[in-house]
Amino acid sequence: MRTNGTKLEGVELRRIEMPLVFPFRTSFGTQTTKSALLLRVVTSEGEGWGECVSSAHPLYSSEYVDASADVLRRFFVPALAAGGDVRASAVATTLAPFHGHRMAKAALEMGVLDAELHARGVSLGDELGAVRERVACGVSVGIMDSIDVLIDQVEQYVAQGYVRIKLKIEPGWDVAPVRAVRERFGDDLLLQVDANAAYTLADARLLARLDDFDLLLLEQPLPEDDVLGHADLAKLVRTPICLDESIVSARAAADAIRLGACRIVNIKAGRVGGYLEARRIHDVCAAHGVPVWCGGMIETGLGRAANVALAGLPGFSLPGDTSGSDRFFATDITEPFVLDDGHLPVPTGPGLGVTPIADRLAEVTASTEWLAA
Ligand code: SMG
Ligand code: MG
Repeated sequence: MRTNGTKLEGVELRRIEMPLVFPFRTSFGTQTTKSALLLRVVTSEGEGWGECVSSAHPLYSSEYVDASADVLRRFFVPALAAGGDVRASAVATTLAPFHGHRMAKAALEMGVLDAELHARGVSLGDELGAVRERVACGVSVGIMDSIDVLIDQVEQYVAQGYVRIKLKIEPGWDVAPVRAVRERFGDDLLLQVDANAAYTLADARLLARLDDFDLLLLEQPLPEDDVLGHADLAKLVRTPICLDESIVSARAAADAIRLGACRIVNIKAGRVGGYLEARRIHDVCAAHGVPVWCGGMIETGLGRAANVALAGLPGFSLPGDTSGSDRFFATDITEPFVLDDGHLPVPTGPGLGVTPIADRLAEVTASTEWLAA
């Protein structure tokens, strides 16, 4: 029994920079370095780690690393400190008056949750309701300079055991690469595409040409706020539409499903304000019979551990973008996640089940800042 509750002592914000093993090109840009914000949340019960998935530039969404740091420093950490007893289940409510900045909110909630679960000796998977010991892994393959290079990359990932391939697409790089991969790897390969909002409804006939390739899904073809457009598009293409950027909350998921805008949902905790809201989206989708899968934001081992725990929930019936650490990094900041027969194990230790390796963390740290509560 807690009598005085848990006190927030402070949060260490740590900016890290990690080179990618290979440039990652999407319809909105090319990334060669992972810039991220890690949070070490210190409470009277212990400490926990959070990872903020905002990128250096506001291209995937409106959030970006410097803005996340600013809003945490100015508003979120002070609000949490002022709120008294710090509990993961109350972080979202405490921060609700502040609009947006879901990735920063998610990171703070993740850190508080990790600290709390460590104190209770419970793993994140158990806390969220994971029912699997290991999860099936897919890999997201960037836009390449040529079809030959693409085929080569996909070949390597298939050889590494990935059970599903996702191709990034954009106008000018869609039907041809999909056809080439389908022809080369055959009908049994689980294949899907992600447009990161690069098309408009006027492209419906072009997108319908993807119907020939038996794709698992077409992810976020239209802009984030064009939910009705996706509902219209769904009537013009046979490939199931999956939403990523548009689904910013459980309410948004319920709305999109009701409107017929998607048949599948990509769940990313950062995009929706935290792992607890991510679980609610899982529940909403399960109630509607809508399959979900776990998205990725090029996480370090910390966020990857949490994603794998989330992907252990029963409704995650499609392989996620939960690739091994070496998909992006030569060395991770935690013990690396290594694919075993196309799967990753759900961590069983308390909290995230992983912690940063001090030397590795020091090597990638660009700056740190202590925010006293
Ligand atoms: O972590 O494997 C990963 C990346 C998966 O393609 C991926 N993510 O829209 O789903 C998506 C993209 C966004 C990446 S922006 C950093
Ligand atoms: Mg996506």
